[in-house]
Amino acid sequence: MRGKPSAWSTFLTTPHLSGDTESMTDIADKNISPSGLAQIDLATLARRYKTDGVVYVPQALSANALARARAAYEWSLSHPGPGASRLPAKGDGEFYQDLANPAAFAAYQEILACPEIKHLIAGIWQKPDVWFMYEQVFKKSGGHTRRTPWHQDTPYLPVSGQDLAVMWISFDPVPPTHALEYVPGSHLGTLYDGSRFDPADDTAPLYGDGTLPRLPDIEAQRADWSVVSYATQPGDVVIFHPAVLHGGGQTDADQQRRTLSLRFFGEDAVVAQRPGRKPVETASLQGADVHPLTRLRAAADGAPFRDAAFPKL
Ligand SMILES: O=C(O)CCC(=O)C(=O)O
Repeated sequence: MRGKPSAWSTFLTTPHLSGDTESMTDIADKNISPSGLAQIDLATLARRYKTDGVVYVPQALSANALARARAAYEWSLSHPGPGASRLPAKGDGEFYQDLANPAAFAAYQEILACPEIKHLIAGIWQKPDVWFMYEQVFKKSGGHTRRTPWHQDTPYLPVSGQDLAVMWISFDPVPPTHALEYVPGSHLGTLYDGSRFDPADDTAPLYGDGTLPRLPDIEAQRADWSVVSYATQPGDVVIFHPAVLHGGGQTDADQQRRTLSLRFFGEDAVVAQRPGRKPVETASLQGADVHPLTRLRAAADGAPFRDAAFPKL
């Protein structure tokens, strides 16, 4: 196992293997009928997503989609990629995560082909085009685990836009006291430096060069922030904009939380250069074993965020 919290932003330069290319349409044709999709009020969700940057959709996933999501999650656990790490603990439990394994594009085809996924993401953006950006898995287990520090995802990523979304799926019931928390509307406000996930200081900056302001200590000043959270059952999803401030979700000794975040981008997504970008040899960025996020880290600021390796749903 390698990495540390800052690996969230640096691992992507490591080449990795990719898999086969059966098309999403082929797989969707084999798919089951979606359950409950018609009941979801997408227009209301889209309005709320625009203003709050976070929406909760109870029982959004059919049993089939949940099983495929779980299979994808288990694949990630058994195929650690270059970004796999154990995040520094504060308790005796383990906080494991992995993300953006280039081989996941092939391994995740079945979950991405489930009709709920595109329906929800296109629906909350009210736009037809949805591309899968990358996966992230979290496992908190084996004792008390710390809160995930408050952070936004976009400082770690070379992308900005309104048409961005994280679909957060937990395979374990999450009680209200242990739910991930969000600051609604924060995706429209300040973009802060990332958190280094330093156990001694949740706000310790990822870059620290002053380009982005340091994260506020939301935990210490909770009364000053509007915070929402959602207790979830397997099958529920929370969809949030990656610039929304979010954190929390600690676990106790008798609990585990296995969570999958699927990340998507759409039409208006553009490349956003982040601090600390280093010149790279363009030739080293080619090949199916290099994650497209790595290539786009080297692209011009403001260029369309596109790469042929990102699967279109
Ligand atoms: O589930 C968690 O504890 C963290 C989730 C998260 O930060 C994310 O998906 O961006």
